[in-house]
Order: sequence, then C-alpha cells, then structure tokens
Amino acid sequence: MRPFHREWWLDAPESKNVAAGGRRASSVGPEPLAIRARSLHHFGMTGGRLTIIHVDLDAFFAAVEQRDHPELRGKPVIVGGDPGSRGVVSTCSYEARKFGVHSAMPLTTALRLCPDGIFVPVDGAKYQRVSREVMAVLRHYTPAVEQVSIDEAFLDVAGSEALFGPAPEIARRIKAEVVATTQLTVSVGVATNKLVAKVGSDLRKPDGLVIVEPGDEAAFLAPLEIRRLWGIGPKTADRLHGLGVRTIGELAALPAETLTRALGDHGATLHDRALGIDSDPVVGGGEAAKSVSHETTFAVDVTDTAEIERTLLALTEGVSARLRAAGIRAGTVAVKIRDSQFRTVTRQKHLPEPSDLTGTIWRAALELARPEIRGKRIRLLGVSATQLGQPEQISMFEVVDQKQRRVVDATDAVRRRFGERAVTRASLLHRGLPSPFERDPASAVEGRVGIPKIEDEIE
Ligand code: TTP
Ligand code: MG
Ligand code: MG
Repeated sequence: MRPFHREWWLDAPESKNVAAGGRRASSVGPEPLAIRARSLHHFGMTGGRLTIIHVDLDAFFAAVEQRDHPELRGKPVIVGGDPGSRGVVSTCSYEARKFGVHSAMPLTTALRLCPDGIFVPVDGAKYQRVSREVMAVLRHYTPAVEQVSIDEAFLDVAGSEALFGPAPEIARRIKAEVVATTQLTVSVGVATNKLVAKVGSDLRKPDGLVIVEPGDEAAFLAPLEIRRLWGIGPKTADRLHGLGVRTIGELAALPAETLTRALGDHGATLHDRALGIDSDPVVGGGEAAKSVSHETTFAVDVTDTAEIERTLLALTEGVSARLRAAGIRAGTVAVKIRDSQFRTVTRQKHLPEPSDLTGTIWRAALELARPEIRGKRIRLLGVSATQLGQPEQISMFEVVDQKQRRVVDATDAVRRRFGERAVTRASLLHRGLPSPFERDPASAVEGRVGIPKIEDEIE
C-alpha cells in the first residue's frame, strides 16, 4: 500500500525528464539516485547552508480517511461531501487524481470524471488533531518550525545538526517518525532556502525526498515548468507563455528589464526566484531556550588549577541538572573564561553524541578550558550548553551509559524531593561551591583539595 520511498539528488538528465514529462514514476526506488549535479552557474548567489526543510503531507485529508477506514485504501477517495451538493473537492486520494480530480473542483465535476469515486465528508476536527501530532513530531528536531497550512511547515535545522545529523538525515528521520506516529506519509524538500525546499517537497509526491545541494538551486529549477514557482498563478503563467517562457530556466534567462516591463515589480521578484534566490527566514519557535549556562565570578582572582577545575565541575552540575530537568540534551558545550585583565575568551566543542550527563559535559569543558587557564589569574568562569534538543528515542549512547543514567536519575529524584543540596558530590562537599540549580552563583571558591577524579562522577 505504501508507495516507494523516493529519494533524489539533483542530476541534470533526471531534471530534464521532469520538465518534459512531469513527475516520473519509473526512476523511483529505495536507493537515492546520488548523482550530484555539477553546479552550472550562480555560485554564491544563493549562498546559504543546507538547513531548510519543507514538509507537506500527502493527500492529507484523504490519507487520514484511508488510514481510518481500511476499506478505502487503494481506492479513489474524494473528500468534500455529497457529490450531489454544490460543494467543491477539498482533496482526493492519488487514485482519484488519475481521473483528473483535484482540490477546489466542483463535486459534480469530480463525479463526472470519476463516477466510481468514494465521496466522504470533511472531518475538520479530526484533521486538526492529526495536524497537531505531525507538528509535534517536527518540533522534536528544532524549535524553528513555521507552520504555513494545516499540512505543511518549514524547519530551519541550523541549530540541530549536532544533535540529529545533517539536514538530509533529519529529513529521513522526520519521514520515518511521521509514519511511525500517524501512519501517514509526508514529502520533504531540503535546500538552502524556503523557495527551493518547497518546490523540492512537491516534486516527488507522494512520499518524496528531494535534496538540492547548495549552489545547485538555479540548475535544479531550470528545467521545471514555471507554474512550480511560488508566485506564478494562471494569469502570470499565461503572460509568460506569451513571451515564449515555459520553464523556470527560460524565465531566469529573460532580461530583467523585459520581465519588469511585462509584470512590473513582480517581474523583478520572479527573476530572483527563477534563480533560486530567496532570503525569507523561517519564522517560529522563538520561545524555546537556545542555551543553558551557569557562570561564576571569583571574589579573588584564582590561579590554582584544581580550584578552577572543581568550579567547572560545579557549574557543569548545575547546567546538566537543568538539561535533565527539561528533558533535553546539548550538542555543544562552551566555556567562558575571563582573566584579571578582563580579557574574555569563549571556546566551544561539539559532543560526539548529544548529552545531559555531568561527566560528559565536564570532560568537554575541561578540555576546552585547560589551554586557556594556564598561567593566568582567572576572574570569571562559565559553562554553557547549546544546540539543545530532545533526546533520540533509542541511542547507542544510552546502552553505554546506563549506569550513569541510573545514577543521575536517582540523584535528580532526591533533589526534587529533598532540595538542591540534598545530594552532592563528595569532592564538592564543604567547599562552598554552588550547588546545581543555583544559577550564576557569585559565591567564591574556598579551600583547596586535590583535583576531583572523573570517576567521582558516579557516587
Ligand atoms: P495540500 O497540501 O495542498 O494537498 P494534499 O495534502 O491533499 O495533497 P498533496 O499530496 O498534493 O499535498 O492541502 C492540504 C489539505 O488542505 C488537503 O488535504 C485538503 C485541504 N485543502 C482544501 O480543503 N482545499 C483546497 O483547495 C486545498 C488546496 C487544500
Ligand atoms: Mg499536502
Ligand atoms: Mg500543503
């Protein structure tokens, strides 16, 4: 029942076929056609990184009905109500599309084109519920999710790569997680900007995955029909056809003045779009935390390495306990070090696996701080965790660190019940160090003991 998983990187002959014959069914298969295009031109014109993802559900309302009524699967399902009424088609299954039925068409026309179609009413409340489930899946990967309709959204995964891998990998995970959660398929486009990602997600429906590498935007769009471009409706298309322009490449080749003369300001915008240029940011998710950080200023500047390293441990404890309390993990750890001359350096490091464990984050912080503290009098220290995200459901990491995980879960539970200072490491006791959850403590570090061993982590 599920169609092929379609995955595709740009390659020039393939895209010509798409232009000539619309969506090709013959080239699909489980393996990506990983023939990378030679970028033809326009280096640097689009410039961005491959972090924008567009997700759109396939035949959304009809797919929900087929999911919930197995007898409708594989059949031409038309959502919109009684075909004898004056309503229009909301959407229809891909089986019905073969007959020429499409959204916004009068139901009576749909009945004429597809007399064996199964007409079902619109269940708006149900589709809203499913839509919320899908959007929740998307937010597992980044807070930067911009929902643009009931069944589609843009994501900017620039801050999530350390947690979940590069954007194409995130796209594959999203596809799998949406199926696992809702039994529905989505089509996904991955590109450097929203315009190209959106064209990409639409190109290989259903269950498509199209990845357009940076620099390939114009070459990717060139063979496609102009109607695939945002902002080209039937009227604009007619005028462009009048100028002999049928493909996006022909549109890009037209002198900008000719376009402006024919279409006014809109012409200039279209010229940029035809080249795959779009700087519209993904808007959304601004409320989510971007980092968790603790810092402390010493009452008296410190030179003692052991003291500095213990302070980093205490700060790390605070940061990691807050990560765990929020159910998130950090992909990157940073330290901030200010010396007696008020010179401030920050150093950061990606973790091999996102983590919320004190030991892992502290080891990274030590590695970053050690070269920076040598021979200096230190005034301020800070530890921060960034590139925050939800933990993956199953991780190799969990298997390795189960013992540590059990210990932190137990200590967090005791702290929640009995207060922040109820559990602390032996190496931090009586040292006047800030306890976890105390933010930006100003308390000075007193006393000198040996460098705490990392094994202290598990007490
Ligand atoms: P679309 O994403 O445009 O269409 P779709 O999901 O049905 O099919 P595709 O695989 O091509 O993406 O719209 C999402 C839903 O919005 C669609 O299932 C029903 C509803 N809708 C309408 O009610 N009226 C309309 O004119 C359109 C375009 C959509
Ligand atoms: Mg859709
Ligand atoms: Mg849509």
